[in-house]
This record gives sequence, C-alpha cells and structure tokens, in this order.
Amino acid sequence: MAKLNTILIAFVFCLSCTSQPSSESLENEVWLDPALITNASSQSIVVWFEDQFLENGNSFLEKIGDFDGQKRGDVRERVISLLKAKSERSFKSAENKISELIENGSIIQLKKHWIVNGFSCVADEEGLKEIQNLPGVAKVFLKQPPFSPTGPDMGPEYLEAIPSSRFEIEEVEEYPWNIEKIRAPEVWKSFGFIGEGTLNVVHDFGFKLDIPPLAETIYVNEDEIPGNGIDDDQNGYVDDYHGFDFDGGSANLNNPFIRRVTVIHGNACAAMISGTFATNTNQAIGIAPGSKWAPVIGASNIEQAVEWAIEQGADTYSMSFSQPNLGEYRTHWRKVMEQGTFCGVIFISGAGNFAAGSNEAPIPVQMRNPEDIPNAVLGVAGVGQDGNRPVFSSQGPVEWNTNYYKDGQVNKPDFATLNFQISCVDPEGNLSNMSSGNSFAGPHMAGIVSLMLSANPDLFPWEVKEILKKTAEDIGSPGFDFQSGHGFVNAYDAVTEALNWKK
Ligand SMILES: [Ca+2]
Ligand SMILES: [Ca+2]
Repeated sequence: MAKLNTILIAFVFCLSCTSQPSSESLENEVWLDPALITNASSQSIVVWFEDQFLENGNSFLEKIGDFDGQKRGDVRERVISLLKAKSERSFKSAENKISELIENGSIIQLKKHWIVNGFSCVADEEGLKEIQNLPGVAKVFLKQPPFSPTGPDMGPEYLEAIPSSRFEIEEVEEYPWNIEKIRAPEVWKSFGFIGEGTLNVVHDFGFKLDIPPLAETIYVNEDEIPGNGIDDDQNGYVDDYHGFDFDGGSANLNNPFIRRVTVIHGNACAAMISGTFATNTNQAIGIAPGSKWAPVIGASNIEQAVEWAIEQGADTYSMSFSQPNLGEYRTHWRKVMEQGTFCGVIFISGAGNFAAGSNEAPIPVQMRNPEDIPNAVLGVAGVGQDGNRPVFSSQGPVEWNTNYYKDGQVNKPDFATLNFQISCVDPEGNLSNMSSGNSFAGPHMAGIVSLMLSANPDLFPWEVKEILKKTAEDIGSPGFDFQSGHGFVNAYDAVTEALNWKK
C-alpha cells in the first residue's frame, strides 16, 4: 500500500509540476498521531511497520474464516511464527538506521515487538523525524503517560516451594454465593472439570504471592531459575519465574496499588479465577481451582506483557483496569489484543465503574480501554446477588472513530457476571471482605472461560464468545442491552455447550 501511494503521489506531482517530488514527500506517507509534538525533546512512542498480520482495521473478522475446522493450539504456534517472521523482516531492513539513531542518542530505550510489527522507544525531535524515513514505517503513536504504581513491598518475590493443591471436588464443604450463582460447583461435580491445563494471566496492580489458596496454583516458568539475577531462559526478562512487572522491569510483583482495607486487588481477582480452598478450610473460593494463574504488571508495556503471556501459553488474559482518554493510542491496544487473539488468548476486561457518583462519565466513554475493544476483548459488566445491576456499572455503547478503526458505534458490554458485594481473599487467604466493582466481573468470566477450555481446549476465542452468546441468560431489557450485553453467563451451560461444540 505504501508503494502504491508513492506511485500515485509521484504521478500527480509530475502532472502538476516539472520537478521531481523531494524526499520530504516520503515523510508524508507515514501517519503521525496528532497527539505527537514534532519538536519535543523526548517522547515515548510506538512505531508500526506497514507489514502487519491483520492488514487493516477490518481484518479481524475477515481472518477468522481462514481457520475454520482447525485447533486453537495448532494455530497459535503458526501465528506466533508468522508474527515473529514479519517483525524480523521489517526490523532487518531498518536496523542499520535504527542503530545509527541509537548511537547518536536520538532514540533510547528501544523495545522491539512482534505482537504488533513495530517497536517502542523514547525519541527526541531528530529521532521522530528520522523514524519516519525508516524503510517500511507506516504509523507513529504517542504512548500515553506511563502508569507506575509504587508502594511498600509485601511478601516474597518468588516461592521457594509450591505447596501442593488441597483442592478436591469431594472435599468441598462450602463456597461463597457468587461461585454458586455462576454455577461453577455444578461443573466440577457433573463433569469433573476444574480448569486443569489452563493458564490465566492476571494483569493487575498489586500482588502478594504467598497466600495459601493462590500459592497452590501459581504458575511456574520452568525454564527460569528465580532469584539468581540471570535471564536463564533468555527471553529478555530476568527471573520471570511466576510473572513479571514489565513497567518496573523487575520480577518483583509485590507493589500493592489498590487495597481496600485488607484487599489486595490483584490477589482478589486471581483468587476468583484460580483460588483453591481458603486457608485451613474446605471452603472453595475460585471458579477454576485446578487452573494456573500468573501475575503481570504492564499497562505501559502492554506489548511485552501480552507477548510474555502468549509465550508462557496463556489461555485467558484478565484486565481489571480501565484507561480513559488514550486518543489514537487506543488503536495500538486494539491491534495488540486482536493479533493476540489469533495466538489463542481470550482477552477479558471488566466494564468499569463509571456510571454514577463522582466517577460518572458520559456514554459513549463509560467503558474505556481495554474493555471498549470490539471482538477481541470480552467487556464484562455485572449484577448483584438479587440479579439487579448496581448503579455504578458502566454502560455502552462505545465508539470507534480512530484513524485506523472506523466501526462507529459498537455494542458493549458483551456480557454480565457478578460485581456487587463479592467476598475477596485477604492477605492470610481467608474470605473476609465484601467488595464491589467490575474489577470482579472480569475474573468471573475468566474463571468460566478457563473451565470451558479445560473441557474443550481446541475452541478458538471467537468460538468461546459464540458459546457464551448462545448460553447467556437474557437479563435486563429483552435481547442485547447496553447494561448487561448478551446476558448473564453461567459456567454450567457454557461448559455443556463447549463439550457439544462441533468444529
Ligand atoms: Ca527469563
Ligand atoms: Ca533467573
């Protein structure tokens, strides 16, 4: 496409004037995020090459048909290879000039990506100008201000030994109302699926790793030796044994960001997905207590976090956060999630809590990034025990009118789970706190999807969504509505349908 544009522009120039187009005309082909400042001394940017797996803003739904009848696991490997090959090709053609820019200090902190074919860096005025002349460069986005939570450490950076799981279906004595309402225990007892074989990545803001019901199911990257300061598996991340803080550049995930009294946000979300028994009890606390979970932090480095998740074999990627006012940079997040979906990952995000009170935002921006991403992210709202929607729960629709994505109005949220007065795990591993918010709606969905993939690992993310649509109970106003989407989902009907699903 870039070449075609060059020819067309050159042709017009030749008709209208006698001089050849100057080299400046090449710069004009590169799309620049209007939020970029052309003479800034330092800006954090992300650069796309022209050659992308999904060629344009409409490619996601078109591409799905190419994979009919195939298996998620097989396609994942193929797509990863394709994405990496594109990235290597594009980078190779530009790498001499990029090296020059690094040497003269025009760009720093270069991070090469494959989930989207491109790279991130911090560029000065000269760097931004020269990047536009690199072969194959198509777009430059301003990365929005980094979001780096800080706080005191809690707990160890890694676990010396992973306790064996105490969870047995026969041993379950009780469970909180939300686990029952989502019909997880019926799945365990009727089918025996507890999420085995699935990995749920929890992208959040604070964790404590040694909480018993979560320590039993924490993910271990077997190729990494923890705590030795060496990148043993040579994936670019030192000591990424359980997870990684991509914003902090460290394996220390213990920075708590949001705590309500004793609730640690990341743990509360993870426990709803993969928690086993509350400490010293036989009280089940997670929807998929046989699944693994991995903590990541990385809102400012979403490419790295998603690439890491994919390479560790993630099945779900749960994001209980919401970013407003990203401008054109939303496009980049969407592309990451779209291409990540073809690597077999189901991306999930709570709908947000911006429908009432001091946080109230107008529609169509009550739902924000990433829960506003169509097709590739399940945006999940919720209800309480009585089945009613709490007033804070963000509503759709949303709008996509960026330079790249022209959907216009998009129906959101996609589904509803639970979000009101949910028991959360505390730092000792007990269920003792009642909290509310769509931070919990997403993890309920991740737990359900984990059970579905445990039952049928071959399902593509878009098939998972179809099954959820088919089995969701219509609540709120009849049919799709902007408060509960396609309806209230439950694990039992979703798993039953997943087992019967014919490719
Ligand atoms: Ca490593
Ligand atoms: Ca190591």
